[in-house]
Amino acid sequence: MNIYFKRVTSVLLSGALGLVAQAQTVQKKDKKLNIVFIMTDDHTTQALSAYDSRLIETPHLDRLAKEGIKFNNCFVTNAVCGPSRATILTGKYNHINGLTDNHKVFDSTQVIYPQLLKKAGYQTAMIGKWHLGSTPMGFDHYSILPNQGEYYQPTFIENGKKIQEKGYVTDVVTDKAIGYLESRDKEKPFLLIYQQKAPHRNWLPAQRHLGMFDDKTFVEPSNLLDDYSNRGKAAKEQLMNISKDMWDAWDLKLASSRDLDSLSKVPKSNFVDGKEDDFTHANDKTLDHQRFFQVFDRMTPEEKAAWTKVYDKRVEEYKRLNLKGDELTRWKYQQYMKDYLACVVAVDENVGRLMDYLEKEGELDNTIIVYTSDQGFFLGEHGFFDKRMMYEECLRTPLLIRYPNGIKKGLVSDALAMNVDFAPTLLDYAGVKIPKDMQGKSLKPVIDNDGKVLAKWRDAVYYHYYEYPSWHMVKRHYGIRTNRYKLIHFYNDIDEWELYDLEKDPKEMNNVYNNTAYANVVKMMHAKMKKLQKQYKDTNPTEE
Ligand code: SGN
Ligand code: CA
Repeated sequence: MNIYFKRVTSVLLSGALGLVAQAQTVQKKDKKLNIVFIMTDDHTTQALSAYDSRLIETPHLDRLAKEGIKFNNCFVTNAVCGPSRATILTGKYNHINGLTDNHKVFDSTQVIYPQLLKKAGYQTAMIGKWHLGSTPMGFDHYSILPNQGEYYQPTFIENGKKIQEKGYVTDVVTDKAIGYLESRDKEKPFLLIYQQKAPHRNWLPAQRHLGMFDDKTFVEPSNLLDDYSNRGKAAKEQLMNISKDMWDAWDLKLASSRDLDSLSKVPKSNFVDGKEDDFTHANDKTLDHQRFFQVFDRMTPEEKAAWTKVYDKRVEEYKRLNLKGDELTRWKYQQYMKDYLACVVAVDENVGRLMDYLEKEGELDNTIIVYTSDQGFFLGEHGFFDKRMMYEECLRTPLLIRYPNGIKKGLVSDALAMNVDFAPTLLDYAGVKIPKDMQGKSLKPVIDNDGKVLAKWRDAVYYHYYEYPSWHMVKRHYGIRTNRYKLIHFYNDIDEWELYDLEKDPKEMNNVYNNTAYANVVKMMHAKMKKLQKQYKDTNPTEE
């Protein structure tokens, strides 16, 4: 080839490549963004290293934060599963969408944001935990876990049909999510709602993670042994205390292979139906071994063998140490962390797997990925497990959003965000009109302002919890939280107020409601709360 010809070819080639590149940019700009909404169940910020790395590393979730935005102050309107899901889907509080507690069924005649996206040309899918009692609507495809779902060999309801799957739930939900994306129409944008059961109670790790933390001692929260002095009845009378309310077999996995073997010989018809939704069983520890056996029995013989090999050691240690009082509580906390955190590891790995798939498809950067949980969770703070209380650990939920085509890398926001904002935010990003009756606000303007609080942004969040009497017996309450203070009213069978100064008392150990030094703050917080109750139309909060 002579030099001239070479030069001409290279000029032609670079011109052609330039055109291709240009076409790609144009296509990129015109292409509608995809949405992947990832929600776990009970995954709290204390167990997500982008927020707090004292307990565990979650590299795939951290990547979302590093390459997107992290909200430090995202709060839920009601820290329990169904209500949180209903709020997210409708963009409305529970007294408006009707799903005030887990025992109710979601009214499917309401508008939810996936329907609006579907109308706007999105293909929509819902995979994993649904927990609203209703049949999902507004989706081209759904595959949901009935009720809470099962960790091993989970059953799904897939487009109306019951399907029994093999494997570990966190992996299977991801297989289904990727399977759906494989079968999608590549010409259309998609909304994938991908919702894990993990790390919900009773925290069964995957086979590959059994015993992974056996040699580790986790840092304890400073108030693990809280005695609830300077707090009211609600904190004192709950049933979610690690020392007294965790079940030996169900929660702490203290059923030996011998116990389990003898249970396998009991006819199933002799088992009491300890249905999870029936809270009369909530503290009936006589069902403990039986309930654990039911989930254990879903494992294959090989899985059972690997399980008992690991947990027999724990049973043996428990007997050998024969701990009592505070030492026993501290030991229980360690076992709780081993299992809960191992469930989180599987979640993190699977988020990585889903991201790898999107990357391979060339869709990763054109997809807005949201990561959140239905609420936070207590990991031993105040001696608690579970959630429900308006205290920080479960009021706060993780919120990470990655979307390189539209969101700058590495942003961190302290703005007060809420789960009621998710629907308007996603509609806003998709360019779909936000219905006027949605009560949340799009977070896009905050994100576009590099996460910095806008002049007109909210200065308080409103909360309302209704599920009492029920599991864990947390009293009904409502309240508000500003950047500095939190006001709570516990009602129904009590009438107690709490005020916390989060700057001086971030762990909420000292209720200052009746402290005269805070009289003006109390007044200011009451006035703020009244205003929010009016705004959100919850003016008679003690009457459901
Ligand atoms: C189950 C759990 C409770 C938990 C609720 C609600 N008990 O009933 O500990 O508070 O779910 O959780 S269990 O013994 O069945 O595990 S939620 O996330 O669905 O709101
Ligand atoms: Ca939950």
